[in-house]
Amino acid sequence: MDPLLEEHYRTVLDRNPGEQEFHQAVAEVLESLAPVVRRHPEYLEHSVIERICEPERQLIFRVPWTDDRGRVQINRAFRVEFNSALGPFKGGLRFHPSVYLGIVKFLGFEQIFKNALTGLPIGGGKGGSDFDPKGRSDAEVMRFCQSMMTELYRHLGEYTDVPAGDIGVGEREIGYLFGQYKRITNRYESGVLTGKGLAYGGSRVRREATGYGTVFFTEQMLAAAGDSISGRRVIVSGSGNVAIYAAQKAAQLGAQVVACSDSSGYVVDEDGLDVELLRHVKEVERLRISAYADERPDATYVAGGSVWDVPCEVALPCATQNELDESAARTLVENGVRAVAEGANMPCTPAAVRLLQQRGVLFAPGKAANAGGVATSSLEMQQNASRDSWSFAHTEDRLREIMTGVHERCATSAEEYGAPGNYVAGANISSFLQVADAMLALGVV
Ligand code: NDP
Ligand code: 2IT
Repeated sequence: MDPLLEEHYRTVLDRNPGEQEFHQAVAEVLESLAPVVRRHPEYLEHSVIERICEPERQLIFRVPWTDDRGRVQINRAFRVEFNSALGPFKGGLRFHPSVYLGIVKFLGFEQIFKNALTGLPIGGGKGGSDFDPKGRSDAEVMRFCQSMMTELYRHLGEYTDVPAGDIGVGEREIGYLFGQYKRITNRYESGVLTGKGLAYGGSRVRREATGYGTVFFTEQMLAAAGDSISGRRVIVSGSGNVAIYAAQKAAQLGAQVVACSDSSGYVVDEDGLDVELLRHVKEVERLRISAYADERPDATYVAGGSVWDVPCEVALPCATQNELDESAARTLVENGVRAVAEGANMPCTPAAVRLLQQRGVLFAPGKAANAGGVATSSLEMQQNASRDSWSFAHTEDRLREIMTGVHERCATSAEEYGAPGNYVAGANISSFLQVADAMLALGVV
């Protein structure tokens, strides 16, 4: 890292001990910023780097709830309100046993830059809990969500902080959270949460948006290199919200999506995944992907193992952080991968990203490639504010336009700062400039 920035990175390490994922996310951004701070010394003079690495506010609270057997359970919940220079704090809530402050801070930090890249007026934040929804009944999930919102509501508001979903939080959880917010505040404040169901203020295409957006970005990146996704062998990892709709859009654009995974194993379906069946197994039945293979005689389920062993031309990691390491990247390269786009947040390790870039693989970082989710959340806020409801086609067109804008911003900034074709540098530089200029304009606040 450039010595101008190294010192700030050391400070982040010292101030945030043990938060490895947060350190990783900060390092990845700072590594791109040397040419920026050389051209704009005012950012260092006004301590923009230190300020941007320190959340505006961090909340940690207890969530007590009663399980179906009548036993009291205690979880820990977080909301990190990272940066509101561009708009209200915006970012999802994650429910997963691995959630701790370092995960929420990495996600909140990424969210600042991702949200800026969309060109929409949203700041960055993230939250979640170590609550594990797996194996919990609907009633338990509802009681947990209600208890969590009983503390969280006082920190939220359509102009203050607007959560949405992430791992383990989908339409069901957002519904329970919104219901409790409405009850406590006695306000029908639709714009306080996004990812809502269509019946009560949700937006068409929000469910599909992250996966669709990732594929739109991939399409743009391939087109810029004179290539196309049509006819390509594609793999997605994960089998949740992002993975399902990435697979659906890739298939609609003529790709052959041959594999997906969960934390227990992966499925290979050489005829192309049956996305409707996958949706049914995951969204309706809430089963493991092994159940998909049980329904499809020609599909194979591999317990354990790595989905990245399956040869493909386009890889879309859509599960979780650090799921694709250097050795998986090497396997992908040996098998002829042309493009990797991160549907998840930080799924590729730094060593994997380096290897892919060195081997000439097109690489789209999550803060660009998965920005379609939060962008469509912002469209949901727009519809809520104007008490309107847009058609699927109109909303999808807006999403496509926004992803084209994200791609253009990355490509242009990479070019301007001497790293043509480097989407990591382009995404970090373009979004940093936007947030840093707003922070300078707003003064020391
Ligand atoms: P879901 O909960 O719908 O699905 C998550 C998927 O990832 C599941 O298949 C899950 O498998 C797998 N997974 C989760 N944790 C692990 C783990 N530790 N190891 C292996 N597999 C794991 O979440 P989403 O699809 O919403 O989110 C996926 C990724 O996309 C996350 O990185 C999220 O931050 C990111 N993202 C999500 C957006 C959204 O709008 N939802 C927007 C932008 C990014 P299993 O069931 O076995 O746990
Ligand atoms: O990581 C993300 O961008 C999300 N989980 C979606 C955030 C949002 O506010 O829609």
